[in-house]
Amino acid sequence: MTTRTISRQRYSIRRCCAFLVALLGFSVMCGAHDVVIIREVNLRASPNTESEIIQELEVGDEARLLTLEKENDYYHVLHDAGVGWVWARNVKIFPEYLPEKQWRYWSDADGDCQHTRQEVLIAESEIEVTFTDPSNCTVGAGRWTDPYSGETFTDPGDLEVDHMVPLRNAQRSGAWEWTKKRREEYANDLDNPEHLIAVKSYLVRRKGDQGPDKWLPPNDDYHCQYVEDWQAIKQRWGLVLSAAELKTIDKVKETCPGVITK
Ligand SMILES: [Ca+2]
Repeated sequence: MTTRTISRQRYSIRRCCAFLVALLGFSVMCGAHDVVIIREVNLRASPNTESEIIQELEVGDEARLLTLEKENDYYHVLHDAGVGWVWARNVKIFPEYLPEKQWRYWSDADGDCQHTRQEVLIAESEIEVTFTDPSNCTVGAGRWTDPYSGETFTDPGDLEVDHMVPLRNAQRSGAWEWTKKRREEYANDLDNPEHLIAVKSYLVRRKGDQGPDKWLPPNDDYHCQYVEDWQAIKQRWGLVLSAAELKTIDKVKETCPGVITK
């Protein structure tokens, strides 16, 4: 084994360790700032123009900020391709994501004791729901078909009510400058049935805050509806659709019924 090979292996191990440490740190750093690429930029191994390029990033790519302090005009970020550095002038940093402070979700607009999650469970159940309490505030059972997986559930404990366009995604797509009231309206929109949907909890966690360019539900039959709803919600609320999102949406739509291909 040559010195160069050993050195390269050590470098790979160091980079892998740095990534795992950062990932571990990030997993408890739920309030991290989001980073969006606004001009093409390289993700580099060190904060200087001479260092190795880990990946070329495109406009609309996303990452997480690891620390607010810049080094040599570079930010230290966590990207899908690994931990690295991006030139600060080509990225936009979004305010720290603090859902409990920034978003009032699951409110009870009509004051009937059923908050938004319960309202969605009631509206989407295929049979009349039963409640856990005499005041009918909390749903105890029903029957729901999760469009993400195509599976059917009877216990609401297996379901999460998903914001089709997740709050964190909405935040960096424009909601960061909304008033608190508008955020509450977004988080509790019951007027448009596709905005909030009861789906398998596990898949909501898998989806996280990713757009359709990074995550689509496992149920292929639902993809056309999914991208159409995603686009409609972003347009209705004046949220930015990234180039990567639009590319995926167009690609999915080409496969949808009613599309004429040349
Ligand atoms: Ca209510």
